Amino acid sequence: MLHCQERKPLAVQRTPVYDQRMQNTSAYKLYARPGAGSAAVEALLAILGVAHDVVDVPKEADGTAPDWYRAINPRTEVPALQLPDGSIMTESAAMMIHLADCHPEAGLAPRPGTAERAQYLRWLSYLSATVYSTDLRLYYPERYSTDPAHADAVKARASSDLARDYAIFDQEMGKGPFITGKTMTAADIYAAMLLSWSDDFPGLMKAKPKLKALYDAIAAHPKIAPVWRRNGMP
Ligand SMILES: N[C@@H](CCC(=O)N[C@@H](CS)C(=O)NCC(=O)O)C(=O)O
Repeated sequence: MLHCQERKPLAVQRTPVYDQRMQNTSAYKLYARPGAGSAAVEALLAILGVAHDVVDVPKEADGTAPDWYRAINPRTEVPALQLPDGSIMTESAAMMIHLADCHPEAGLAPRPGTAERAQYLRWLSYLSATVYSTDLRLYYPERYSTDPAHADAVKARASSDLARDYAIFDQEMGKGPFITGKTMTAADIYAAMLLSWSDDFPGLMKAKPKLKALYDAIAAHPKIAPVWRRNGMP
């Protein structure tokens, strides 16, 4: 089973974190971990073709993030994105919106004021607020109760909530293959990343052909496929 915190180490070598932090070589700096919420942002940066560094954030032996990263994101979650002006952004869905808006020529965000834009924002928010947070309950159940004995029950509830969240998404998103119809947007990349974390990815793909079509189109995109592989995505 794959999820956002259980990826194998990367097969490819990325520049060691400390070297990256010393050299300000590119405009964007994405603080990431293989297979984590950074994967969608990394895929978007690759499609946009903008210069960026990916900085892997290691975990300490006790599972916490190092102090230097706490200074970047006090919640110590990945992703965090350093923008060209040096400011830091957290929240993966906001990064998707911001980056796609900064590069309108790529056509990955519907124009503000359109019906497509409304659906794009609706589903990005939905995926972030429901699916992503349900995934966190599924994979960090011990954080959702003061009693460790509740972890299995938290996990079981998260699993059934996730099935419901995806059933709603599948039913309401339109005809597909993408969220706004025939044109791929940043929201589809985000959806595909979250789909890959499902606690029953093969079962979900079998049960929901529309979600499978979306996922397959994203995973097969020539600029996304290498990022997907590096992140251990199915
Ligand atoms: N709301 C945040 C959530 C980020 C998040 O929870 N990231 C997970 C990885 S998928 C993480 O860093 N977990 C490590 C931890 O909390 O210890 C976002 O959308 O960026």
